[in-house]
Amino acid sequence: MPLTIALSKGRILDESLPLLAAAGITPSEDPEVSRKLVLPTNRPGVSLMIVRATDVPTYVRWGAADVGIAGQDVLLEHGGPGLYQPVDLGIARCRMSVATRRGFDWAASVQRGARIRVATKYVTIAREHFASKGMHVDLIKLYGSMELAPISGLADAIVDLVSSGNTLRANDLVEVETIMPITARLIVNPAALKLKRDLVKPLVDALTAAASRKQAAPA
Ligand code: PRT
Ligand code: MG
Repeated sequence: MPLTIALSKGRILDESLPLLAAAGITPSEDPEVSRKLVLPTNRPGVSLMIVRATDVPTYVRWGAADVGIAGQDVLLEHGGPGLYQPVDLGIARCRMSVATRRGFDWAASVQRGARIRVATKYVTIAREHFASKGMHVDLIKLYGSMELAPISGLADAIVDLVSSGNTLRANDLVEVETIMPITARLIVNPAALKLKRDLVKPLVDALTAAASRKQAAPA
């Protein structure tokens, strides 16, 4: 029986390859160079499927891929229901934060209950965060470069992922709240776990072990 693993190019792929290698799976061509979207591996029947980060849960939920690796941001925003999430892989680590223009008095605006405009690609996460604080904000959905919103006057604040903080600094923005830490998770199609248990279970176990070794001894 074949086994398909859905991944996105970029940091998820970069940080997943060492974990997959530890689980005995290496792609037979370099995924960053290859234009193939389905890559065979050293293991007969096991292939990697390269999809957009936000599409990983969709492929796994519909069973077009058996397992996948997706950021917690993607799972919270585009849905984790219908997916088994056995392992936090601890990779592609970052945090979901609120940021404003340097000099914008966020605390004062929040305190006086000002009508704040927040631009983000993560409207679900942002809505839940502000609702849990009892704050009324106007959410503006964007699809890219959220950093431009406060600079251009589109919004007072943004909700976005931050890792080094370099992007915020380069655009004169400051982090004013951390919403949650974010890592990537292994996700599994529940039917695949049942029907392909002999293939899926060892993969889940090997990735769990590799991820916990990595967290015990970070590079
Ligand atoms: O790029 P595309 O629109 O196709 O998809 P994507 O942006 O969702 O994919 P990708 O590969 O950029 O991100 C995949 C996953 O990596 C995300 O879903 C997160 O779980 C995780 N991740 C980890 C990050 C970051 N760190 C990160 N820093 N995703 C995005 N960023 C961006 C952030 O949005 C901001 O623009 O990097 C910028 C900030 O980085 P610093 O280092 O300057 O703070
Ligand atoms: Mg990106």
